[in-house]
Amino acid sequence: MSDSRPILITGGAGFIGSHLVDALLAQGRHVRVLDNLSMGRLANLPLDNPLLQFIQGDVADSAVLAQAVAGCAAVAHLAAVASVQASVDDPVSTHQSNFVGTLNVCEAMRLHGVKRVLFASSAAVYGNNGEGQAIDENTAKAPLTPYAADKLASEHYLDFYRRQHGLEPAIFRFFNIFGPRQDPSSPYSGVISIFTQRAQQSLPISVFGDGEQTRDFFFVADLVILLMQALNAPHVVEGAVNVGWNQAVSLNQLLAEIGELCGGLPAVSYQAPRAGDIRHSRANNQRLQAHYQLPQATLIQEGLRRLLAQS
Ligand code: NAD
Ligand code: UD2
Repeated sequence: MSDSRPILITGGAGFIGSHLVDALLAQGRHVRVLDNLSMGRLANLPLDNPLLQFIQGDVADSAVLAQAVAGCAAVAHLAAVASVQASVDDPVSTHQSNFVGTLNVCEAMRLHGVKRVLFASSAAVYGNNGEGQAIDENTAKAPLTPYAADKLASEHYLDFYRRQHGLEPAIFRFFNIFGPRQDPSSPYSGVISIFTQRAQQSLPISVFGDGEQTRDFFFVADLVILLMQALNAPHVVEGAVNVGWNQAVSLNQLLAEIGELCGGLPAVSYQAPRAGDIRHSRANNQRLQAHYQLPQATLIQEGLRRLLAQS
C-alpha cells in the first residue's frame, strides 16, 4: 500500500526545494511545504495539486515546526538563508534560520517519532582548505562565515540526534548547484543564475577576477535524483557526503557556453577579485559514488541549455 503520510520539505518554495516537491508529487507522494517566503515564491509551487499542502511559517518557530512535522514520513530540511553574505551582514538573524531551525527540526522529529531527515549542508564548511585539489569529506573543516559555522553545527547536532535518539540524517554538502528557479536577484546569487539572466536581458556582465577560477557545478535535476534516493533508501549513510562531479569549470568556459547558446554575449568586464573568493572548488565524490546510484551527469552545456529554455 502506498504511504499517504506527507514528506515535509522545509524551504520547499525555494530553488532546490521546489524541484524536490515536483519530483515527489510526480511519484504520487503527499508533500507538505513549510516556508517563510523570505526567498521562496508561491509561483514555484503547484498549489492546485491536492497532494500538496503549503504552510507559511518560520523554522525558527518551534511550535510551527512541531505542527508541520506531525504525521510526516520524513523531512527534507532545506530551509536556510542561503546567502553567505547575508550571514556576514546579520549573523544573529540568519543563525535563527540556519541553526535554530535545524535544532527545531531535530526536536520536532524526536517528539513525533519521525526518523529520516535530509539536510542541505554546504562545501562552505571546508573554507579554503583543500583548495586546488578535489576536496574529500575528511578535509579539515574551516567555517569562515556564520553561514558555514551554522551548517557545520547543524551537522553535529543531527549526528547527536542520530546517536541519542535514532534519527536517520542524510547529510549532503552541496557544491555549486544550478538550474531553473535559482534566484538571480542579489549580487551574491549563484553565478550561473546571474550570467544567464544578464545574457538574456543583454545587460553587462561582471567577472570578479580573471575568470579562470573554477567551480564544480551540479544541475538541480541530478541533485533531486540523489535526494529521492536518500529519502527512500533502507539505511542512511553515516556522516556527510559531498555533492559534486569532481569537475572544474571556469567562469570563462561558462561565458563561452552561454555566448554560444544565446548567440552572443553582452559586454563582459573583468573586475578586481572578490575578497575571500575561493580560486578553485571541486568535490572528491567517491563517497557519493559508493553510496548512491549517480544519474548520468547533466554536463554544463546541457544544464545551461535547459536553464535558458525555462527562463
Ligand atoms: P533558496 O533561497 O532558493 O531556498 C531556501 C528556502 O528557504 C527559501 O524558499 C526561503 O524562503 C526559505 N527559508 C529561509 N529561511 C527560512 C525560515 N527561517 N523559515 C522557513 N523558510 C525559510 O536557496 P536554495 O539554493 O534552494 O538552497 C536550499 C538549501 O541548500 C539551503 O539550505 C542552502 O543553504 C543549501 N545550499 C545551496 C547551495 C546552492 O548551490 N544553491 C549550495 C550549498 C548549500
Ligand atoms: C558558493 C555558494 C555559497 C557557499 C560557497 C562555498 C552559491 C550561490 N554560493 O559560493 O553558498 O556554499 O560556494 O564555497 O551557491 N562571480 C562573478 N560575477 C558575478 C557573480 C559571481 O565573477 O556576477 C564569481 C564569484 O566571485 C566566484 C564565482 O563567480 O568566483 C562563483 O560565485 P558564486 O557566488 O556562484 O559561488 P561561490 O562558489 O562563491
